[in-house]
Amino acid sequence: MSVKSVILTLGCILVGQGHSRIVETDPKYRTDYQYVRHQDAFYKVHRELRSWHDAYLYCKLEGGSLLYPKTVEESTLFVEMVQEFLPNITDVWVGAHDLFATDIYVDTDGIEISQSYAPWSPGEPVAPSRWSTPEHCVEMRSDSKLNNIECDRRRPFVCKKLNRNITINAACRTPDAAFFPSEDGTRCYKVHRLPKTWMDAFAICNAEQAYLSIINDKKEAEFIIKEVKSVLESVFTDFNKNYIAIGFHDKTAEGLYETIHGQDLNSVYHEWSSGQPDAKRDSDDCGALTVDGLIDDIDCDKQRMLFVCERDIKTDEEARSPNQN
Ligand SMILES: [Ca+2]
Ligand SMILES: [Ca+2]
Ligand SMILES: [Ca+2]
Repeated sequence: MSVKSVILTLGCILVGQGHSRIVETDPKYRTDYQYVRHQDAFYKVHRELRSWHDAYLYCKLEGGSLLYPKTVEESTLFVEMVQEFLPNITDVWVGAHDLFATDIYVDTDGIEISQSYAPWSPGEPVAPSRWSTPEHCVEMRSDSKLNNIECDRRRPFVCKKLNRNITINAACRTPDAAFFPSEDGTRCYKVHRLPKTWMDAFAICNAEQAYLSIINDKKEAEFIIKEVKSVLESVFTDFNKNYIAIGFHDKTAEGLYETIHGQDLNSVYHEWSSGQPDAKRDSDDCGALTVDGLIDDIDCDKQRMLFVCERDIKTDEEARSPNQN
């Protein structure tokens, strides 16, 4: 049975009980989330495999939280979603852990799961021993039972957003309040305070339905540098302060520098630092802006930098014909 038919079936049952019908298209959150009326919440199944910590982070970046089904009804929905979207997968992360204190399993709201719904597999959670790797994170198996396991295992996961928690950032047409519009109102930016590698920065902007900023002209370069400098003082971890990750690369063809939207680098801002690009190593395939306002090719997955995500603000008309650039 598909999730759609499950939702419709549940909807009909609920209608029979005097509740309103489940509608999938309204209200709206992100286009990649599906609304389920009996939970008054939106859900997204992530097929890609991630560690528990990354699953937690990606749900946050999307504005939601890693789903922990707190009721039998939501657990049933969870299993149906997994069967529909992940047919060959047996184990899926849920938003529960004992990272705060051993053996106290809490959900992402910090509430001990034994107070809501905690269907552990027989014999689980296995208590830590001196000889075993700690199992601080919780997965749900195909039999809908919970198991604690090492957090760095890679599993698919489901994110959830409660309808009542949605805010709309109208100027930037996103639920994410951290985006702010440019002076001319044609694009929006979000400055991240967590330094990341180029590849992680790309993935994070993508999760936010935005893109790693593409520097179109000198004015935008200066703007991005000013914004990043304004948050430098509030970043306490160690990272490369000379670079800002930006959206160009030569990953697809060595020496062919393009923006992440496939435009020739020469069609956007491309004032190289002296002696650049040097492509010292094969891994120097990713774009950075120096704090002096010049560009450089750097490694994609080693040094961590600050970055800015960018969103074009399209009119509804433009959004319907996505190939306009
Ligand atoms: Ca276990
Ligand atoms: Ca731009
Ligand atoms: Ca270089």
